[in-house]
Amino acid sequence: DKVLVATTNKGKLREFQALLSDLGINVLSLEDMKEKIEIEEDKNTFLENAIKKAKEYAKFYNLPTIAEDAGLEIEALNNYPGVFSARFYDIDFGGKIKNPKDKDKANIEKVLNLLKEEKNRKARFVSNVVFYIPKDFGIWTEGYCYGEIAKQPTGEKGFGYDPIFIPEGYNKTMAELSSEEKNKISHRGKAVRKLIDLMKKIL
Ligand code: ITT
Repeated sequence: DKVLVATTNKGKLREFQALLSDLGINVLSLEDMKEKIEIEEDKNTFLENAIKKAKEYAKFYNLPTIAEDAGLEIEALNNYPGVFSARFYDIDFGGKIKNPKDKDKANIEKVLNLLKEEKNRKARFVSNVVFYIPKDFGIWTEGYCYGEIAKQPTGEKGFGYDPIFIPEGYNKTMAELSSEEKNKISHRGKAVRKLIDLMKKIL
């Protein structure tokens, strides 16, 4: 069986491939698709964005599709950047940054500046994952990973805000964990494992 993992984020894709590897399904990515489409994430919640992405990709490619909307919620910032996590830097830079690594850097800088004088550094990663089949049926799950925002970025692994996120119970950042360790505790790992359980029950 074929399933499309519809993400434009290479770091995310790698994690999904590892998390789905035991299922014995053929995992396709957007790079395997000849025709390209762009889907705007313009909703106000992770779930609505994830549903929109999964549904539109599933219908366009006529494939069972997994999509995710994820982000970082920082308590002292009233849970921002939240659904704006991927483009938080845009507030200062507009659409000017193109390279994914530079985007991550600018996002991290913005968060560290906003929290410069802040004592409350509590934060959580959120993942909403949706599996949609073109027949018009979908299931969704959610996962959280709690932690704190570091004073400075450390580590080279992972992607996004990983270099400034210290998971609860650790004294290093998510970017210092191996991908196996990250998948064990991450928001995405939790959401995907729940999704697999649910797929086995329902489908
Ligand atoms: P797709 O929509 O194509 O999947 P994206 O990067 O735009 O790719 P999201 O809309 O879900 O994905 O945005 C999530 C952003 O939140 C992402 O770009 C990171 O900045 C951050 N993020 C999500 N999960 C993360 C993780 O595991 N580690 C670090 N940062 C993460």
